[in-house]
Formats: sequence, structure tokens, C-alpha cells
Amino acid sequence: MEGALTARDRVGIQDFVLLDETTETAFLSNLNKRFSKDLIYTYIGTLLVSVNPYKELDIYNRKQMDIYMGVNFFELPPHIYALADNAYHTMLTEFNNHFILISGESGAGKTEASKKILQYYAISCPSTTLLNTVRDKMLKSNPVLEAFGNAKTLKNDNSSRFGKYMDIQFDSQGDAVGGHILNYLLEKSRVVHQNHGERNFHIFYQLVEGGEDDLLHQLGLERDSLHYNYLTQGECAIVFSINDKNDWKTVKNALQVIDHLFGIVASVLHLGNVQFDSDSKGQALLNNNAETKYLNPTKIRCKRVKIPFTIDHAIYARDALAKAIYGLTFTWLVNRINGSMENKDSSRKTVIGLLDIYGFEVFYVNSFEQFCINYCNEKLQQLFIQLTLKAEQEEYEAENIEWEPVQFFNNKIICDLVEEKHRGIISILDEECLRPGDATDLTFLERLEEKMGNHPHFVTHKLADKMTRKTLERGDFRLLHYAGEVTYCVVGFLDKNNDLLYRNIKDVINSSLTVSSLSHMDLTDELLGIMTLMLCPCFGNMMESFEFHPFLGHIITGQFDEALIRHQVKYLGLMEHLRVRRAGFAYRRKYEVFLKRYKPLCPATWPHWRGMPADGVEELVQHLGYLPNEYKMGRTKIFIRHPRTLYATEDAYEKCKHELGESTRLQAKYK
Ligand code: AOV
Ligand code: MG
Repeated sequence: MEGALTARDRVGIQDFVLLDETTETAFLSNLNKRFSKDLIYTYIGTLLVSVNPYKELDIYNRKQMDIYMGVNFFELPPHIYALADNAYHTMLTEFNNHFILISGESGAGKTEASKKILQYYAISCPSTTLLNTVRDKMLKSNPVLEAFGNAKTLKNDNSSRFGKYMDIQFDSQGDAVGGHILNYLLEKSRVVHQNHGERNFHIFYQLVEGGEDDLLHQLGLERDSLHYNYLTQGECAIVFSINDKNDWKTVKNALQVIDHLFGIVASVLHLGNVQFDSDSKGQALLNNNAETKYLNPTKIRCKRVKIPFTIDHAIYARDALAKAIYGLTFTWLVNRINGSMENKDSSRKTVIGLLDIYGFEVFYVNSFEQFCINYCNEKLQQLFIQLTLKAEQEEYEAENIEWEPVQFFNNKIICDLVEEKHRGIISILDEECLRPGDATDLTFLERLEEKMGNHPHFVTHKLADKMTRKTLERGDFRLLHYAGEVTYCVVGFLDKNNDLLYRNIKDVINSSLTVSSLSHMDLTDELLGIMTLMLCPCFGNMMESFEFHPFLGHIITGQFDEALIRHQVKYLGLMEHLRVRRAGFAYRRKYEVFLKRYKPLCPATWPHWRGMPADGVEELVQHLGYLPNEYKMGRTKIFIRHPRTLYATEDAYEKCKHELGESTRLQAKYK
């Protein structure tokens, strides 16, 4: 209508592929327009992009779930439920495995998204009452894992401090019948140390603030987080936005029983309060026996052994013990949860896998933990590139489809810098850890500088001034990650790596985050449809603290900071994704598969096609009236540009199947 605002003007476009221009400015403007109307989701073809709203939106409820159930992907406004539903229904019709990959920096909303997907499956998929227990457990495992594995950081009040890959297993009816969680690299150092403005894992505060009087008494705990050294280093034990008391109830309810688990949690707090004095020879002496009396909750009989330690050594040993106890407890918990969700029936299952890791993060001081987390994100980005930009373009080539290559930044060079055998940073670190004698964090840094000095993504303090004009301290090195540059302080690298060495970080990350490790997954075309990219519109937590800061004025949380979003759009390669998608084809099917399904739609191919499958498909699509621009015939597959074409064909098929069914029944009746 002339003069009236079109939907496009008002709420932007729900699929970037349909944008008039493919410039970054047009992209950002569309995103902003939608965000200002609380439309946080937008597609790029079958990828889902989301911007964290930082406020509750009324779009996650049973009614919305019902709306998205079984509907074609592009028929409704973009939603995380559409993504979940699409994976589910494709899995059911094609009987294959799927995998939902969620990427984005810390605070972008990955964990929330993965919870929404899980809720969708738990609530809206059909089920028999018997199987409800598995769903219940799946849902209940979340608050427990978050209590033990999440913590407040400067970026996110509920930041995941471990990586999580969850399998949901479905039977051929589409019932969720089992689940399995793979966790990796919990940030154990947080148990004994937190940076300013950060907290220890939630469970400690929940127990101390919310635990029943009797329980606290029995565990010898004070109802006061400030009493515990391990809870107060970040000087923010109590924060306005976290309700530890309420969260305790949820966790307690989900865990049911297991008081001795809380005994172990308490013992970590007691350990942290153990202090040492030094005797005349400079050796450490335990000085407050009150705490040690609570240190044996598991009632293991042990012998006292005297080992002469300096105070520093004694503190080091105390902290190492606390970390180890907590780490083992976490692993034990995950195993328990897995045990409770295990499906013992051996009939064939299909699986939807859900990956939620800790997001890329940069702090004022970055240590070994950030190095591991950011490396993990490099691997995720690499997986993303392999599955989308690279695989997609290589397939066009392999299928002889005319294709103008789209250039993109491949971060493999950074992955190699970190992980290459004998030459990468991790190898050098491992070697330094194993070298007898005088290895220190600084000798490790020297080795790095010797070997990496010229690498385009590595900056030593010697070169830093010239290259980036930002100085580096003697103990620092800088990596130019795909998502930005990060300066790491080497202090503690050797120690922390020693702690991991027996399960090498590279192996841990590799085993969870590579294409080959997902080989049990069927990496078919449909996988491309279930990836989601989260964007963080502002500095999350930091914004919130600004809000209350008298000198910095009022900054609204959740506002759209264009520069920040632009940066994320760049490094996630969204413009490249858009170009590939726009020039490319949304769907492809092997000729045999396409023909087998749709042959009833054309008299020439029904009931049997005797020629080559490709010719049959050509016959079929001609009959269906596909426009020449709408499809391309490859070597082994047909490529279809717009999903709506396939949906029309699918609808025709459903109708025809129904009619065929009728006529078969009629035939049977009158035989
Ligand atoms: P992350 O998982 O990506 O960060 P979260 O999923 O924990 O980030 O999200 C951070 C916070 O943003 C949440 O606690 C919510 O307050 C808010 N949020 C996220 N998604 C939504 C949404 N869809 N609607 C409303 N609020 C939301 V990290 O785990 O730090 O990488 O390591
Ligand atoms: Mg998270």
C-alpha cells in the first residue's frame, strides 16, 4: 500500500538472505531495527542469529512451543524453538543424528539458548508417562550442574566455567529415552582464587546462605559467606542479582538427598580457612584446629604423616587439595546424572547433540584459564568454518556447480599456533613442564619467544611496541585470536598445566570439538541448518555495574552498542555466511533420495523410473514447474535455491500420500 509502512520497514527482515544489500551497514541496521522491537532472532538462511535482550521476553512458553511444533522452518518468525523443532522433525523423518552448535562470546546467551532447546524437547515432544522420568532428570540436571559449574564473572553473573556436550537420545517414536553429558575442563582454580568482582562457584554461597540450620550446624559452617577465605577474594560474595537462598532450594530439590555431597562442599570451605604459622625452623604449623576437625566427612581412616613444608608450600598443597576435591566431586556428579539418564534398551536411537561451551573472554588480566577457554573457542570457530563456509563451497565445486568463491578468514592458523605437535604453544608448555631442573613460567615464555617470535598471530613483549603500540610486560605474551587480541600473563602457566598434564588439554578439547569426534553423528546437509550464533549487545555485567555508578551516569542495560555488535558480526564471519548463503542453495538431495520420495508426484516417474536417477529428477521437477533459476543439477545431487520450493513439493507430497493411501485402502476394499 502506498504511503503505509511495510512490515519490512517496521520490523526489518527476518532472513538476512532477503536483504536488498549485503553491506555490513545494512546488516547492522536490520539487526538493530529488529532488536528495538524485541525481535532478537534473525535467520541467515538456516543459521539463527540472536542478540541477547537482557530482559525477560514473553516468547518462551507452552503456547509458543505449540505454535512452532511441526511447522515448516520459514513459515513463522525466527525462533530458537523453530531450530529445535526442525532438528527434531528432520531426525524423525530421515532417521539421522543432529547436532546443535551454539557459539558466541561470554554473556551472549549460549547457556540460556541451550536450556530453551532442552525445555522444548522435554515439554513438547510426545511421551509416554513412563519416559517422563528421563525428561525430568534432563531438566533437573541443569540447575545442579550450573550450581557446581557456573559462577559470577565480570562478563556474566552466571558464566559457565566448564564445557558441556549433551546427547539427547530419541527412539523411533520420537520419545526422549535417554541422555548423556560430556563435560570438559572445569575451571578448578576458581575454588581457591577469584579475581576482583568475581565469585566462587554458586554452590558454596547457596549452601552457606540457604542451607538449613541443622545442616550447617552438622557441617560446622557459619551462615556467613564473608567468613570464608575461598568465598571473599573477589569482594562480592553477595550480589543483588543472584538469589542464593532460592537457588539453594532448586538445587536441593533436584539433588534430593546426598548430604555427604554437601559435606564435601563444606570441607572445601573449611580447608580454605586452614591457616599456617611458622615454627623456629621456618616450617609450617597448622594453627587453627577448629577447621580441621570438619575435614573428614567421608570418614576415611588415615594416618598422620609429618612432612616439613614452608608456609608457601603448605598453602600451595592446601589449595591443590581443595581443587582436586572439588574437581572430583564435579566429575562424580556428572557421572551420577549420566547414570540416572542412561538408556539401557539397545534398540536403535537417534541423537540430538547440544554443545554449550564457555564463551571467548578477555579480562584485564588473562591467565592460563582464559588461554584454555579461548583456545576452545578457536576450535569451535574452526568447526563452524569446516561445517559451513568451507564444506559448503567445496561441495559446489565437487558437484560441478558454477560458483564464485567467497573469501573468509580461516582461523586454522591460530589453532595450529596453539596445538601443533612439537611446535605449538601447548607442546612447548608440556615440554617445559616435563623438563627437569630450573623450568619456570619465564623460561617457558623465553622458549615461546624463540619459537614463535615471527608468527603473525603471536606478539612478544619485544615486538609489541612496534606492532601495536601497546606495551607488554616482561611476563606477558599476546595472541591475535579470531575474536580479538588477548594479552596473557604467564604466571602460573606451568603449575596449572601440570595439574592438567595427565589429561592433556589438547586431547580433551580435540576429543570434543572436531569433526572427526562427531563421526558418530551423520554430518549431512541438514546439520547446516542447526547452528546458532549468539551476539552480546553490550558489556553485560559491566553495564549493570555502571548503572549504579554515580560518576559514570546511567547506561541502560541491554542497549544495542553498534560498535560491539559490529565487531562480533565481523569475527563470527556473518557477512561471509550471508554471501555464501545468498549465492548458494538452501537445500540439496541426492538424486536417488529425492526421486524415491517425490516420484508419486509425476506420472512419468510413478510408480517406477527406469532410467538414470538424474533424468528422473529432471522429469519430475519439470512436471512440478520448477523455474530454471530455482534449481541446479549437480553431479550426484539436485540443488534447490529457496526452501519454499522444497516446502511446496513436500506439501504436494503429503497431500498425494494421503490420496494414495485412500486409493490403496479402496482398492483393498473392493478387491
Ligand atoms: P553465555 O552462556 O553465552 O555466557 P548466558 O546464556 O549465561 O551466556 O546468558 C547471560 C545472561 O544473559 C543470562 O543470565 C540472562 O540474564 C541473559 N539472557 C541470555 N539469553 C537471554 C534470553 N533469551 N532472554 C532473556 N535474557 C537472556 V559464558 O557461560 O559466560 O560464555 O562462559
Ligand atoms: Mg554459558
